[in-house]
Amino acid sequence: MVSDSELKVAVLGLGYIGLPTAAVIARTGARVLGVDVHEHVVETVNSGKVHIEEIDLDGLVSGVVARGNLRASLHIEPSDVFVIAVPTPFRENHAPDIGYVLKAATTVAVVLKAGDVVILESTSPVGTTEKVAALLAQLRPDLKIPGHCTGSADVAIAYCPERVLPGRILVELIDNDRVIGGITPRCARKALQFYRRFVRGACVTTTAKAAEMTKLAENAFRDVNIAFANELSLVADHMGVDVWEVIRLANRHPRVNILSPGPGVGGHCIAVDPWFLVSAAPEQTPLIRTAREVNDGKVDHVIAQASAMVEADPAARVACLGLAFKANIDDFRESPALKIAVALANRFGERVQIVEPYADALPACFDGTGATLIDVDSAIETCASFVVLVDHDVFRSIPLDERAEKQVYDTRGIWPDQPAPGRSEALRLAS
Ligand code: SAJ
Repeated sequence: MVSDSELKVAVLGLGYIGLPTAAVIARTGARVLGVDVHEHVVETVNSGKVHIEEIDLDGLVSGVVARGNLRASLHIEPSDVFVIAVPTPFRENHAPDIGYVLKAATTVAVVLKAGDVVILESTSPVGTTEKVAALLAQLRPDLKIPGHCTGSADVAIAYCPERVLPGRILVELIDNDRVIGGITPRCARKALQFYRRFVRGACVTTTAKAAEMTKLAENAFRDVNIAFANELSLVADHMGVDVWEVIRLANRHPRVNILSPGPGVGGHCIAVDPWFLVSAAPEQTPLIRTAREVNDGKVDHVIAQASAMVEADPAARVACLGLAFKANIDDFRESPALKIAVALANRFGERVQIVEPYADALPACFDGTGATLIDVDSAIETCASFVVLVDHDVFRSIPLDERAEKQVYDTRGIWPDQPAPGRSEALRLAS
């Protein structure tokens, strides 16, 4: 096996997963090329900076770029290992779109040589890695591609899903266990040797299809469990019971661990990936589909409840606390908070104030609504009503005496000491 300093790795896609992955591999001493289709991403990384917010990523990237271990380019170069970390969105009908994966594989095909390892990390529908292998076999008939040849293949092709939690990416990239699925067992073993260079967690090998489905199962599991919490919040609302109290008490049972209700489920993973299973096996997935619908439906519920609160006091200005899809990050993709704040801004215009410490300006979807971006202190001074949409630490730490007089709709349960009305949806509505 080549030494760390001789190993050449190309990471295709320098997004939330690709850039941290490239930087962590570069830290081992390997020579890493990050390939991205966006010129500003390439320029930013080459100047030692980052275009995404993630704890400690800026320092790591500036270090590995300064040492010459990481550089970015619009163009692929020959490498020993290719890691594909591009988006896999879904289309209008929830069918997954693997176009970027296939495009990345086409790019790899140009420089692929015997001995190379190709690894797909993007969350993908079951069977995608086999499609990558079929595409490489078609584009490079001169190479023996696994699954498309007899005897030993010239290259290895594997699937290894990323499993890192935004906000903890650099820690989890190293510490989490990895599931490595090969087109053949030999492919899995080759990919395993690569991950062992930088992963401290256990690396477990399997088939490509099992690894693909494992990733989808993990995120569907979380979605279903959050849907249970969100459904409970609707039941509690209907019954006039404090859902946070119920969950705290139920979780004292040794085998119960109910997650937290919220304004809905966001992000580019949990709100998307379960559809890959539903779309592939619609008859077999009533539970997974319903969970998606429950979580999406929670957004509409919050819009209705918050609107009722705003209408009840026509003179009051209302502060929407947070736009991100979850706490302490700057990622607004598929964010329920963003959808709710935009709906309120469209309806109530300049009465709506947005507080989002992770935004320098309001996203374009607020254009023409009249809503403005203000800081926490201004919100406390000027807004009589608060809708808590994200549990950022800065909101959580607002002491009771600064909000005791406010009308509060707390969708995240961050202020257990808030006097009714406002402690929960039910108590607020009962007032
Ligand atoms: N949420 C709740 N209640 C909860 C937990 C989360 O409403 O109790 C909401 C969050 O506010 C957010 C959404 O769910 O809107 C998703 O947040 P998350 O923290 O559960 O997950 P992500 O999307 O940041 O990361 C997930 C992780 N998957 C699992 O935990 C199974 C991560 O490990 C994956 O790597 C990531 O998806 C991914 O890239 O697939």
